[in-house]
Amino acid sequence: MRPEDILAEQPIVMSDADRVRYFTEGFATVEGVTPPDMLDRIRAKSAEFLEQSRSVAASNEAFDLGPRHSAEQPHVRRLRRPVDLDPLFWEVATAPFMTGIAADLVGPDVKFHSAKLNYKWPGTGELVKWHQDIPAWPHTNYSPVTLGIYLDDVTAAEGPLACVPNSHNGPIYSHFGPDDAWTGHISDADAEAADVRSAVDLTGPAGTVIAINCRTVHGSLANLTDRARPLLLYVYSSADAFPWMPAPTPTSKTGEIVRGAPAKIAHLDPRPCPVPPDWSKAGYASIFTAQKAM
Ligand SMILES: O=C(O)CCC(=O)C(=O)O
Repeated sequence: MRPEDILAEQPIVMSDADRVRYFTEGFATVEGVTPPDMLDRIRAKSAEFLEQSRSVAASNEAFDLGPRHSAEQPHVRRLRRPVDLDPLFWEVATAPFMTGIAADLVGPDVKFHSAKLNYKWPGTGELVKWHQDIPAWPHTNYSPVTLGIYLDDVTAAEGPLACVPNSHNGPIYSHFGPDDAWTGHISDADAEAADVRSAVDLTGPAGTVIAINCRTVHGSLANLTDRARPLLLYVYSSADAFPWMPAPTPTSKTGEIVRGAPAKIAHLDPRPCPVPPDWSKAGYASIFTAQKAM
């Protein structure tokens, strides 16, 4: 669906102003939408998995571990495929506030793509370099949107997601290095061209949902506080968007319709998109591993 057709639908969760902002700037924040009891349950589940990680020594299907990880001091950068690890994460993916926001941004028919729970730890200096999401998992159109729930309050000090306004209307940049290896980020020259200096921090109290279009240039700076910054991320698309390469981190739920009906006709956007590695052959660890490899 085109933005004007989506905006012609009645909003479900978001205000019209926030939806217009999303289509104009390529991102939005929605405060106060995560039900408090659900937020508490997600936090408790996150703590459970961090506890579990103490007995894990190396990254595996569930945990992407940072270099400082130990039984005494967990350093989990990402919980991978959370929807396949605990039913709560699928309950959140299909909760009316999440599918409602997704429908406000992609139209009434919504498809689930993937999920992850990222942690940004204090004292590690870890940042996520500027990148776009769609080059890793291209679709027939650019409806895919990442919705992220901040589990705790996030200010500029916690290393929030930062997005470059209007970059979703600009080019899709290469995420390959000079040796043609996947880097998971854009080059310094492209970051300059994309005007990353104009990036806006997406901050908000615990339970805020952030929405980032799949073409939007974004990244995040180091966490300068003494607390971890957990961020639960879900990707949705319109039902009429179809991936044309294997997903980097497929889940058992990938492709499920979570609101509305399946598409009978695919929507093909003519704007070109670079071809990523074939993850089914190349394998995919995480954006942290790809960006670190450089
Ligand atoms: O967690 C973050 O700070 C960045 C997340 C992100 O952009 C990604 O995982 O693609």
